This record gives sequence, C-alpha cells and structure tokens, in this order.
Amino acid sequence: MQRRLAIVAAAIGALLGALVFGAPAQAHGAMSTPASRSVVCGAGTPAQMNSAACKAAVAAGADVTDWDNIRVPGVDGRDRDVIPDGKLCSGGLAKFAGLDLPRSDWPTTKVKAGATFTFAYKQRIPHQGTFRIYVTKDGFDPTKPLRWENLESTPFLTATNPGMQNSAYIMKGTLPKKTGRQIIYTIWQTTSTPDTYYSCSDVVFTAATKATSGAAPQTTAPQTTAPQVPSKEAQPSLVPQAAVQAAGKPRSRALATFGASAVALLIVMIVGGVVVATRKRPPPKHR
Ligand SMILES: [Cu+2]
Repeated sequence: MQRRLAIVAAAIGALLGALVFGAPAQAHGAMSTPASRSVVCGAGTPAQMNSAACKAAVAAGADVTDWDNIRVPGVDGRDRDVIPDGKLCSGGLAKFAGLDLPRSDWPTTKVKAGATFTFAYKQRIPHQGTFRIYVTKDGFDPTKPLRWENLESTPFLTATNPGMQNSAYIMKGTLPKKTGRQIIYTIWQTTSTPDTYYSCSDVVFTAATKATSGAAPQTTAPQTTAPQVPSKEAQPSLVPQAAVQAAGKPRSRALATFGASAVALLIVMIVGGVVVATRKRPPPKHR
C-alpha cells in the first residue's frame, strides 16, 4: 500500500516538475486592473472573451493566450518613435494587431473621475522597471485608431519597482478628471530586460460621488476586477489533498498514519526540491 502511495506521490511530483520546468519561458505582465485588452480577451470572464470586440480582435490576429507578452526590445524610452501611430495597443506587433481595432464596444471598467485608484499589473515573470500610465485626451474618439497625439503628453502616474500582491504590481494613484469612454495606456519600461511592455485598458469615467470616492472600482457587466489569470502557484495546493484522500484507505490507523507521513514527507521533498531548483535558475531568457 505504501509503495503504491509512494508511486502515486512520485508521479505527482514528476508531473509538477514537468509543469514548472516544461513551461516555456514566456510572458511577463499586463495591466489587469483596470483590465487591458489582452487580459480581457485572454484571461477575462467568458462574457468578455466572447464579446464582439474580443472575437473581432482574435479574428484580426491577436494571440490573447499570450496576454502578458506585448513587449518590444530596445525601445529604451523612445516609445513615440518606435511604436507606430494606430498600433499603440499591440506595441506594433503583428501577433497582437487585433488589439488595435478602433471600436467603441471593447469591454470597459468603470472608474470614478478624480478618485484614488489602485492599479494592478498582473505578471507571470517579475522584472525591475518603471511604469508610466497615461490617459487619452478629452474628445478621444474610440472609433478612430489610437495615435500618440491622442494621449496626454505626460503620465498621470509613474511608479518604479512597485510592491507586489497576488502576483500583481500594485500602484496607487489619483485618476484624472475625465468623462466617458477613454483608454488608460500603460508603458512598463523594464530595466532588468531590454523590453518595454504596452497595455490598453478601456475605461468609462463616471462622475465622482462624495461618499464613495476612493472605493474599489466597479466594472461593467462583464466583471473585470479579478481576471482569472493562470497562476503557477495555485497548482501545488492540489497535491496534499490528493495525498490525504489516498492515505485514508489503509486498514489500520497506524499504517494509515505512517503511509500519510511518508507520502507527505516525499511530497515536501519533491515540491521543496522543485521550488529550490526553480529559484536558483537564472531569469528566463527574452528572445
Ligand atoms: Cu519578461
């Protein structure tokens, strides 16, 4: 019985290892609150992902499964020279061209003009760097391609190496006083890699109310506050439960305890080994 349990535990450990080591070194981050287009279409709710805008984006070419991979090497602050007008949301990358579609039905997040707001930038691979967050100018027309001249010339929020919670960089700031549908445009210029990342978040500004300014953001029909982003950390928690269930079967209680202990120890060793090995690896390479 113990041998079978041990085999099962070893198999689970091997599977875990394959998940951790076998995952391609890809992808790195995107604005998740307010959700950016790639997050909405690639890791949002079914309603968002099936929205007409997302369907059109994917049809026009937008690899939204790679939602955190809109990055361009070597830009080094020259965003306006390197990223062409009309291609701001894709970073000029053909792979994400569908995200540039000028449409007035992209799923939006409701935000309050002038209120404090907590931005979250979900990441799968952390980097050092600076965020610059812009908003479109008054009179922005979402049915026209987004050009650099449509953005306010200076960011309303900048943050260098902000703290992280739940796998997201957290940045607090004050929202600009805008009305109606706008785009919040986020540039993440990393310093630990050559890459700069680009995100377009569609938002609707509502008038601030005295009582609730600073409250958590409200999202439109499709919920965008907590995109279900695939997370590697969530997976190991499955193991102990499986082990506990498997260990409940031996006849004698002593045997069961022994078996469970052995399995638990084995899993701790395997998972611990994987974690240590992963931590010691050099940072993933960026092509
Ligand atoms: Cu990266």
